[in-house]
Amino acid sequence: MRLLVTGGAGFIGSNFVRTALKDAAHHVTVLDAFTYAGNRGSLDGLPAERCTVVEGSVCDAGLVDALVAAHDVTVHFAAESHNDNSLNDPSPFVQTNLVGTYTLLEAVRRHDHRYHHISTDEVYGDLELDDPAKFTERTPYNPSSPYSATKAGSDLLVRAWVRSFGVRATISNCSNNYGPYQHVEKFIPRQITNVIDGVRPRLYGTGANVRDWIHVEDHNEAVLAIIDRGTIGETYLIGADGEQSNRAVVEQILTLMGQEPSAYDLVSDRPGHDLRYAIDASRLREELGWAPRYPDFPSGLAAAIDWYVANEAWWRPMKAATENRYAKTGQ
Ligand code: NAD
Ligand code: TDX
Repeated sequence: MRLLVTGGAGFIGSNFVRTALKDAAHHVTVLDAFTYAGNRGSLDGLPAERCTVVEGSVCDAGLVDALVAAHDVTVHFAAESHNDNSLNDPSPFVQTNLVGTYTLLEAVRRHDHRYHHISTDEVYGDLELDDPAKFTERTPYNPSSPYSATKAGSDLLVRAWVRSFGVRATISNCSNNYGPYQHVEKFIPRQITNVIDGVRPRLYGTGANVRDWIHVEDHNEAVLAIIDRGTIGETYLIGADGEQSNRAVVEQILTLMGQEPSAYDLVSDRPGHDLRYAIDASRLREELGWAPRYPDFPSGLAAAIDWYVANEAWWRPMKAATENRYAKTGQ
């Protein structure tokens, strides 16, 4: 199978390429614009004869058309992905997440091509902390931030292209990922690398907000299952029952790294900060037989800490610029 992977130099995309290439029958082309979030080092050591990297944007219609025509399946990871950045400047989010998805869908339509769309649980808005409910495939869309609004819009474009043009697409909405090669702007890598640098972790608001954590490999195994045996036109929610408050995550990081669990600072809250996300992945489990291989968050977190300790050469070049951006908002 010839796979076109957009955003394949980012966190989840690069892990996906690594997992997909374990199958010797897979050839991968990465299409990535190498924004601040794209990193060639995340693709080091992959078999060059089965992995090609193209630098370019998903908004480039000519390039996208030619690449789609030359592949069997496109998996669309490319996005502006960070909520805090979307609050400072929404413009690249509108371009890449909306115009980029539109550009891909038009190429997919012309070439009757199999397309899988990667999205997020944030399209559903948030849940109350004490609400027993979780998001399902039937939860109404209610995004809160410019990031989640553009992701919601991109999902709706896919649904419309399926219904109106018969495009062969599936969508997955996943909860918060963690694991190797995640940018240090994101919560878990930021706090781990802060502790390595002797800086206290920084919690927004009171730290009570809850995220539903899943290991990136479990997300990507689910994506491969959907491409292999998912029903065209359907949406699948991906999650591994990994709800944790941000405060609990920071306390675990501090303890695992030999610090006092209370050695963190509370900083100003994210505007519009979603309270809680939680995924009901019953459909994925029951219809496609998927189950997470890393269901134990504490041991997955310990492995992630080990990875950042061992791979300082990968993250060090981006750390200072990231913290300079946070310094501007006092976070
Ligand atoms: P990331 O920011 O680490 O990577 C994004 C990649 O896309 C980068 O390599 C970047 O260079 C590339 N890119 C950006 N604009 C581009 C453009 N115009 N053309 C081509 N490439 C471009 O993001 P991530 O965390 O790996 O997220 C990947 C996808 O998964 C996104 O669609 C995101 O919405 C979704 N998602 C992420 C999470 C999470 O927890 N990180 C959870 C659910 C869904
Ligand atoms: O320093 C911090 N302190 C803090 O308390 C940072 C960076 C974050 N936080 C909080 C905000 C969130 O409640 O931690 C939580 C996680 O923050 P992020 O890593 O920014 O993730 P989130 O906003 O939840 O979005 C992530 O999951 C869904 C991804 O970035 C999205 O791409 C994905 O769609």
